[in-house]
Amino acid sequence: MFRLFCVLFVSSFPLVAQVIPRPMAEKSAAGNLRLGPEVKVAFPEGGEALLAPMLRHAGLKASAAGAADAVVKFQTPAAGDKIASGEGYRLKITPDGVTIVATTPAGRLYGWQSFVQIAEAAEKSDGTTSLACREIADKPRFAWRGYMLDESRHFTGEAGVKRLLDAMSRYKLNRFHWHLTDSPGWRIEIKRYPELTRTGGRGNESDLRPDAPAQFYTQDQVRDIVAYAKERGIIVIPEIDMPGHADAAVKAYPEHDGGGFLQKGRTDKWPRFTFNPAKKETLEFLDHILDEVASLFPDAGVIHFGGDEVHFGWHKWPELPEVQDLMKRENLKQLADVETWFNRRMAGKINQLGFKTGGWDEIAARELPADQTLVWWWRHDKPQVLRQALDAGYPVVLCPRRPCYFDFVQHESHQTGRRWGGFNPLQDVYQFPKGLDLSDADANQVLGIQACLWTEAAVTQARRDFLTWPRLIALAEAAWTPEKRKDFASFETRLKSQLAWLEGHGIGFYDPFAGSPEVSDKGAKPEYPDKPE
Ligand code: TNX
Repeated sequence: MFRLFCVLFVSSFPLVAQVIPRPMAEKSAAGNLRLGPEVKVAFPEGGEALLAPMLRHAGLKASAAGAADAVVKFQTPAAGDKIASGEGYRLKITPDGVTIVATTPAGRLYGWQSFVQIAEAAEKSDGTTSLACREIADKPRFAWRGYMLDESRHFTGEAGVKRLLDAMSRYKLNRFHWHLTDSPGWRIEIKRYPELTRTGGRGNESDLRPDAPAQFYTQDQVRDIVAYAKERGIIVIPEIDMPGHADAAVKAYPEHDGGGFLQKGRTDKWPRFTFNPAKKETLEFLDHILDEVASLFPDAGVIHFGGDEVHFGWHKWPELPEVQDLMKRENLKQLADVETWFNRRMAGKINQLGFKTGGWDEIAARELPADQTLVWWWRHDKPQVLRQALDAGYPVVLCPRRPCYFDFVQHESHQTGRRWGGFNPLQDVYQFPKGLDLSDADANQVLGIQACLWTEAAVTQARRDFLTWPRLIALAEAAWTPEKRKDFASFETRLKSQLAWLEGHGIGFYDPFAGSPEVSDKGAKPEYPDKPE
């Protein structure tokens, strides 16, 4: 019945498409709504400060009004409305005004975002903005629409993150996966262990000086960013990577060293890659860190504990007396069993704190409880690992390197950035996850999709922007819009005006239409936008 309704709704619709991500269903109607420069809005309670400024780019000023005078009104849906619930909304534009029907703050925000984009694209003359009348019924394809930012290799900082969250919310993305710790730097203040940031926060991938400035988020900044994201419908998922990618923490607290590896001919990379996976004091140290993380991210639902690439740096484990004891005591035969034991131990702690455990796809082999664990599938060359995770019953976030890693280049002509049997052009991001060949049962376990920006080769903010945009807009539509409504040609048409929005908000991007010059890292020096310590 619902499906039939959608088909009728969509097919009777001539072209009024201006919104990204493309709505589930749109239908044009006769007439226009004419707006003067000031638009009276009956804002939902407490919504004015957030929503009003968003209309500025449309050349309009939103001012608060009572329901009787307002041109834009918010309503709650009739009982049983399956669209205008959760993150969904209905938007109706008639010659008399605009109605946004939604149940939740996210639904109201998304209805407003769509209205804003329509107003931006509307015809303007003599101080009048004319919006073609229409109806939209919209809700997301995937519950998880994410972006991951690596803050360790190069640090973005509060202003850059807030700007990113603004843009994510405009495109209805709702998960910010915050990769806060890794080998080059520890970026989150932990009160109990101040050296984590004082020492572990110094330097980055391209600045190895021992006295490099420390860059990190204070707990106040973290709380502020989490609240800022929440207002914009975004949940922040913290990642504290363990037992690998641990150099920065071990530099600060060497008693937790589990050893690492030295790349050939180098002494700087990464000699303290792992935590000692079996030492009682180290496990307690990690417990205490997780206690503070849990209190800073009360709504995250999941704490991501990394779990990736451990075997790259576990060669010293057999020499550690604590590992030897553990293997004897627990009758563990190989290092992979030690990794499993460690994962289960730390996942138990995360679960006790009331969170699910998140981890990279290596954890699919670590025997964690399927109802308490989320797996991020990232190794595109290992479809068997996705299969393993699904078969084991884990909910999965899809973020395979191809096409979801934005440290890969996006155009053939680009010289810097990764390639791996190809690269990640806009269109591949847009098409995703088509071609993955998931059964209906599999699809039920897929929470959604996510792009990841690793920042080894993204020294400057201009470079991070260049890698991110406009690919993240393509990912947003892939995450939101039903497969049947996706259309790359239509997307490209709509994308053009979004580039102007990015520009107006000081966000850099690659212009695929003009083939703008590559913003590379060649000769770039790391930036220290926040006051260095
Ligand atoms: C692999 S993705 C990593 C990261 C690197 C990335 C570079 C993952 C779980 N681990 O540590 O930054 O490749 O593309």
